[in-house]
Amino acid sequence: MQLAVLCAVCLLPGSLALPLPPEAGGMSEPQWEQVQSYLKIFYPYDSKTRDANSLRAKLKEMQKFFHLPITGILNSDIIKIIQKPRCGVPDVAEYSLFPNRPKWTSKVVTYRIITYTRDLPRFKVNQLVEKAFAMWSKEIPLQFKKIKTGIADIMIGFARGAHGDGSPFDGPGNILAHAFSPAPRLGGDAHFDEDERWTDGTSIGINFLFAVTHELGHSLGLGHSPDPKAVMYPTYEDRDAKDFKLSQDDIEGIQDLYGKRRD
Ligand SMILES: [Ca+2]
Ligand SMILES: [Zn+2]
Ligand SMILES: [Zn+2]
Repeated sequence: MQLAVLCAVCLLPGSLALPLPPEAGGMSEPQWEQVQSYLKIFYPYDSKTRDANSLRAKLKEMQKFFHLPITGILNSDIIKIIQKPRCGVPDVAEYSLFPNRPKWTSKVVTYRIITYTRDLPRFKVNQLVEKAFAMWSKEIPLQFKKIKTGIADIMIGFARGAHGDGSPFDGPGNILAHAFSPAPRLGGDAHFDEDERWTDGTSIGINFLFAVTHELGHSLGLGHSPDPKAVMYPTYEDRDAKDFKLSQDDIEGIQDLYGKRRD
């Protein structure tokens, strides 16, 4: 089971006056520290050679993912990206699926909304969750069934700070939400940071429909996409709500896992 998360700005205190490495590209020390902590979370070190894990290599990985010139040197394009709120799932390679392709094997997948936000009426949250599920189920032969008690495959809720899954939320901004890939227990569950201001699009804040559609993509087995038009793009983008829909890339990804809906 893999964790997928949404994040904005990751700040670290920094006051040591050591010279910065060439990879810092002349940026300030706080910016360089911010980038290092961002890379640590979203481009985690893997079992490859030490060289593949150097900061330069991780910067290149990030530049490749976001379709920037691959220099391995920090610049303002990267600073712009790390300042956007985003999902907390790492951007490992250009895969649209999690390693080992976890997926639901039953044709009916259950969900339950455990806790609600104070920012939106309950009926609105129910409606937006239903809308998000409908977007995915339109493309694949899966049916989503809401239950009101007991344990569902996909448990959905709002929480702040530490909330019992070892991945605490971080207060307003930065990480907005996270979700787990298909598996028993925590698998499939989607959590939203109650320290964000959630909106249905009629007021200022993070659009819950955009976020829940993205997180449910993880709940169904999709990883991040480097396609900026994809719902599965890792940073939060304020899109036009009127034509918010899955991109061709999202549809290809989900159909790769589950096949096409026939009726
Ligand atoms: Ca947050
Ligand atoms: Zn995500
Ligand atoms: Zn959580």
